[in-house]
Amino acid sequence: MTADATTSSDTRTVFRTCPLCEATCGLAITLEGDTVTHVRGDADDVFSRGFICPKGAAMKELHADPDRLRRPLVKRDGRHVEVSWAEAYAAVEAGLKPILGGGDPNAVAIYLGNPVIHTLAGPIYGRALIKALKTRNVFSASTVDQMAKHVSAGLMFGHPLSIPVPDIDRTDCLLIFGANPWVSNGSLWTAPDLPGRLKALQARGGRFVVVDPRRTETAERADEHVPIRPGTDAHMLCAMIRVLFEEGRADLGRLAAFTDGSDAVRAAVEPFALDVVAETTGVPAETIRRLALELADADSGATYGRVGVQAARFGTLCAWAADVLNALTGNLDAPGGAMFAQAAHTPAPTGPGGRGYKTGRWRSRVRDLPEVNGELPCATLPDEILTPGEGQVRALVTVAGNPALSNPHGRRVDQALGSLEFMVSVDCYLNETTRFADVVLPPPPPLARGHYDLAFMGFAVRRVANWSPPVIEPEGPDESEILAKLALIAQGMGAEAPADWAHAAVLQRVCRQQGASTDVLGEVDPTRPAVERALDVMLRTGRDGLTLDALEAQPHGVDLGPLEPALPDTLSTPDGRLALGPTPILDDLKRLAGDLGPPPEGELRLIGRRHPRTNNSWMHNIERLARGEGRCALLIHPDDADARGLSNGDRVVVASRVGEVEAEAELTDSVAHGTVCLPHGWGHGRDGARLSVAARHPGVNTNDLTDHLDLDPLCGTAALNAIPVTVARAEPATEEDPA
Ligand SMILES: Nc1nc2c(c(=O)[nH]1)N[C@H]1C(S)=C(S)[C@@H](COP(=O)(O)OP(=O)(O)OC[C@H]3O[C@@H](n4cnc5c(=O)[nH]c(N)nc54)[C@H](O)[C@@H]3O)O[C@H]1N2
Ligand SMILES: Nc1nc2c(c(=O)[nH]1)N[C@H]1C(S)=C(S)[C@@H](COP(=O)(O)OP(=O)(O)OC[C@H]3O[C@@H](n4cnc5c(=O)[nH]c(N)nc54)[C@H](O)[C@@H]3O)O[C@H]1N2
Ligand code: SF4
Ligand SMILES: [Mo]
Repeated sequence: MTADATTSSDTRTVFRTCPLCEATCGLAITLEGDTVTHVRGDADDVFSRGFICPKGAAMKELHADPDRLRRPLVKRDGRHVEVSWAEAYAAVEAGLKPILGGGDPNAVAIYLGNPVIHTLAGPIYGRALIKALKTRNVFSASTVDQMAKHVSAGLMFGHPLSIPVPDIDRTDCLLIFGANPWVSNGSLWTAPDLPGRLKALQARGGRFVVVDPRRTETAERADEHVPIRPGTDAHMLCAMIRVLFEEGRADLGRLAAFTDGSDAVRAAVEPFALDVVAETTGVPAETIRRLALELADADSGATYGRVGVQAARFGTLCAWAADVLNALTGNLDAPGGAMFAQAAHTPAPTGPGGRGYKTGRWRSRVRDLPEVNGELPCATLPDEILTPGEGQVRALVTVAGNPALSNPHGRRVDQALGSLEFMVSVDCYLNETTRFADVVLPPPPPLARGHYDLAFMGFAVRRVANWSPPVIEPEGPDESEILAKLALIAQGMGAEAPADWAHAAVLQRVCRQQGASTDVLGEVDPTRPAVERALDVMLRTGRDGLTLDALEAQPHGVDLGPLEPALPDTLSTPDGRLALGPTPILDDLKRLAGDLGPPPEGELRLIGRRHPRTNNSWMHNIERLARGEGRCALLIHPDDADARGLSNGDRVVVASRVGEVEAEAELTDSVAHGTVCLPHGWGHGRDGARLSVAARHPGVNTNDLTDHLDLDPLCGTAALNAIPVTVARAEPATEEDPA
């Protein structure tokens, strides 16, 4: 279809960016007709240089999966049946109309899942759909993931997307808290082949340290692994900040000219003395002190944290403290430190100052939780559905999400989804969530759509750009068309209305966002689909003045060079200054100080884990990704097992405040004393789902244990780590027990 493919008879190899995770690896995909015959890493990709992981390689099976939906489904008499697109849209209109007609736009909620930001259509048209719905009940996977970092970035730098990333290729010293990049391939940190980059760091004489309650795959390779009691990283980070002040090592350097709040931070971390923090965290005082000084002494260094510390009770504090450490050691916005990405499609900053960042512009109806980034915490979506009264959510739109498995208190999510008057899902599988939908609209598979990583170029450690045109004909409309159609229906324009109107509005908005005149629309190729034209507008008005045609001629991507210091020009706080100690953060440090103290005797705290062959909940329908022994085993320290009379392989019941699951115990000293560990994304084999492979490897849903009431109050993110649990031997199964 495009010139970038090398062709021989019917066989051709195309080069594309993998859209499955944040690493943006280049793939070389061989096709015969529309059938994928081979997938390997693209050795010429300017960013990933041939790296590939098992999921990228599974693109072949994903594409061929017979359970992947090709046509829309409508639920009739409790069963999903295939229908035409016209019938499906009509069913959406029929379902939404009476609810929208009730006059309360908040009666329709929307949930956007993780893959929304892994598509080109998602970020552009997802926003259009939200606007069209006019609902305040907007939920997304962000509040089971990275919202803490958005809030700390918003409060410190004025914009929720101003998130510094470790400049891995130039750093000498990297401190990783609660992330496992060897397996996850990085998050809010786009750097394909992180294993290779971490090895290169060591080879050039640098060091990396992993703070994690589990000796993970990353920790195994680290120069030092520091086990920590789950949920106590913010305490440790504050103690490190305190060490810097106390030992006269806090130095903002170049940042001092435009940074406020250093004294307030110094005062606020006073309660975090080394001895109490050592007792709280289980990390020796001398280790905490040494790590702080090593970071200050290194020529360059960065502190980084992710899901283990951000999807947590003190997540925003962890996100903030990491950047404070970076700032105070002269490593923020410095080569080899934590730097701000500079995506080619974003306009160059025009100087410091902006609108600033606010949360709590509205609040949730039932639990009075504040809005953050235009969203409410997904942990309260079931409350909004299940609690009667004015403003109750009666209908739900899901796009690329599986809250039934990914959100806390899974059983309650099930109950809520089952009680809706109407639900429509844009999704490629009939799974644990979409089985509840009245209508399921499947997007085309990755190979049938264009891809440019709008979201993750914003966190990339190099300035690169890569466009992957569609390489096969789609089976149905593009995801941008589907979302545009839903937006038109939401606006009352009807299922029959042509999507052009929605596309025109989107293009106007993109120009506005880029601060560009709509004249640029005259320059883009009118024969391209609107979603591509929107991208072309962004590239043309972006800092590097690229065009989509120019990128299309470079199938391995273009390398625009290393990151460059960006402050103070990128600060969007109203006064154009960097806020080291924003008031909400300083206030929340009091809550943290109240949590100091040693663990109670016999405490067990549950943490999560990811496996190289998973992608949250949704790729378990591929046999070679799903199979394997002990995938859902509960990891427990031998001493903790001993204290409960457990042996390796025993069936155990893990119970929390909200629920329980049964798992097999795996005794291992890779988890710290007091820590137990289960993966998320499992719990398949539900009635009404159509996942034949996943059903054979069901596993259990760890989110049946996570607590919808246990949130980080600053960002609304659910604590998915450090869950208090008990573990006991399961009663032996009786004849009547289900298998
Ligand atoms: N293979 C694979 N890759 C993935 C995904 C996947 O499901 N599978 N998902 C993708 C997504 S959506 C994301 S957001 C990223 C996440 O990327 P990462 O954050 O790098 O991945 P996690 O495995 O969640 O790492 C969290 C780490 O925190 C540790 N941890 C748990 N609790 C605590 C604590 O209290 N303190 C400390 N210090 N550590 C703690 C865990 O042991 C774990 O090692 O991964 C992405 N990549
Ligand atoms: N206990 C615990 N829970 C967690 C986590 C944890 O570490 N521990 N991690 C959290 C994290 S980091 C995340 S990001 C969330 C993820 O939470 P969710 O986004 O709710 O769940 P996913 O498992 O990513 O499900 C993605 C859905 O998108 C569909 N899909 C895939 N590709 C496409 C596409 O191109 N278009 C459309 N329309 N649909 C598509 C899939 O079929 C699936 O239904 O889970 C969170 N939940
Ligand atoms: S690491 Fe991520 S981007 Fe790279 S091949 Fe694997 S899934 Fe795709
Ligand atoms: Mo995530």
